[in-house]
Amino acid sequence: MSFADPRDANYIASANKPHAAVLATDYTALGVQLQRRGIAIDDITRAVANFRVAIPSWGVGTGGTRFGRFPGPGEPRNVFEKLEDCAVIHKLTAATPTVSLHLPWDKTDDFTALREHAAALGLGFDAMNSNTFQDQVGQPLSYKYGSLTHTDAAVRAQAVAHNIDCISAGKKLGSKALTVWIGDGANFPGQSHLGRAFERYLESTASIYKALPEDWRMFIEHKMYEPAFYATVIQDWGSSLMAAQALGPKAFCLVDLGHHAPNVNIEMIVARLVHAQRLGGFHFNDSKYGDDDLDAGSIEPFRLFLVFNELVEAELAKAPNFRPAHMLDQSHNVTDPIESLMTSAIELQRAYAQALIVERGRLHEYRIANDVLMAAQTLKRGFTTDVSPILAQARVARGGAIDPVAAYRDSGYRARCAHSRPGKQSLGGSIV
Ligand code: RM4
Ligand code: MN
Ligand code: MN
Repeated sequence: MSFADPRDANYIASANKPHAAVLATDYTALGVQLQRRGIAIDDITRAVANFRVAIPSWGVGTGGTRFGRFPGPGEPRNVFEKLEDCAVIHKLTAATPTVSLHLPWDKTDDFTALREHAAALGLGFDAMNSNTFQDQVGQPLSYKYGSLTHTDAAVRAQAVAHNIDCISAGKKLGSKALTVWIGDGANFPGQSHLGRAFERYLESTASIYKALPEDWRMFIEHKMYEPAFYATVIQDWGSSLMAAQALGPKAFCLVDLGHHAPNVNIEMIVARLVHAQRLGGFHFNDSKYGDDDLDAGSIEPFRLFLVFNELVEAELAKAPNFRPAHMLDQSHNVTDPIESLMTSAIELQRAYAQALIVERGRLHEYRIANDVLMAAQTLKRGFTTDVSPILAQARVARGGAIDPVAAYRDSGYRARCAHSRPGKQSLGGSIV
């Protein structure tokens, strides 16, 4: 096996060479096809090339389930090494220039050095994520019975202080947002007062909100259940929206695709949050049953397309306050995390491109005329068109790889990490 640096521009260029002629042929053919629909392929390619999604730092390690974790070779052992892997993903896909950190998982004594390390790798930082759903070694008070909504004011204060620490770290890193997801809730009816728990949430988050710098946003992430299996305090977009509206203009709702009941119409939620001017962003992933954290687009690509269809509608309508942060939030249990994250970033671009090529003028007319069948067909035509050549061309335009997974595998990066990163063998169950 050869050893090359997959982040090296010359390496990527040489990896692209054998694919260039086929791509040119396919791109031209797709261009002709789209031209018949009145769509200029280069406009779509340009838009796709400008699409960005943040990598979750916790996604580059092998994940796990409650039943176990099967570590892969050469996992990153600290946040500096996580960034190295994120740089591989970005250089090959040209789509992921930022990383979303999770504290205290990514704790370091020197966030300024971390920022420099990231900049040297061509990376910046997206939203900071706080963690009050686990206890840490040496932590004075436990979150076993809740954090921001705990009945004990001292526990709430500790959780608030942690979130403010996340903001301070984020300021040093150049981040502009804080994502708050809490596991608070009840496992049994009677365990908690449903109304008062929400009131405590509003009070605690108001203290965090006060510490937000002027140009920051706060993302409130809802999730239907787990670890609270009976009632979760911020269980749905209704609770999230109420909280965002109560907090103020810098508070927004974050939609994690896996945090809903099966079959819930997520694109409808997106449309409502756009209307309310409170759509803050996404944690993209896919799921079959619950918060499965599978690779984006791997289970329900049509749903992903429909979400992007709403985003394109909002973009075209110049919806006010519409600036959603795109982030992945996945757990990779049986694949190489770098390969999964590259593939997922590309699947988001695919859904975006499919949504962009929908013939919106015709769609509008069919809707007005109540031609249901043709409206449905027109929308679906975007989804059924193979936009792969556009995605590859968009990557090439930005120095990325035509075939990122092949280029990554051929570089021998993982095998090299297996040698240079010995020693991380944490087994057992865990969420990440
Ligand atoms: C949660 C939620 C959060 C993520 C944690 C690890 O289910 O999705 O966004 O930070 O998992
Ligand atoms: Mn999430
Ligand atoms: Mn989740």
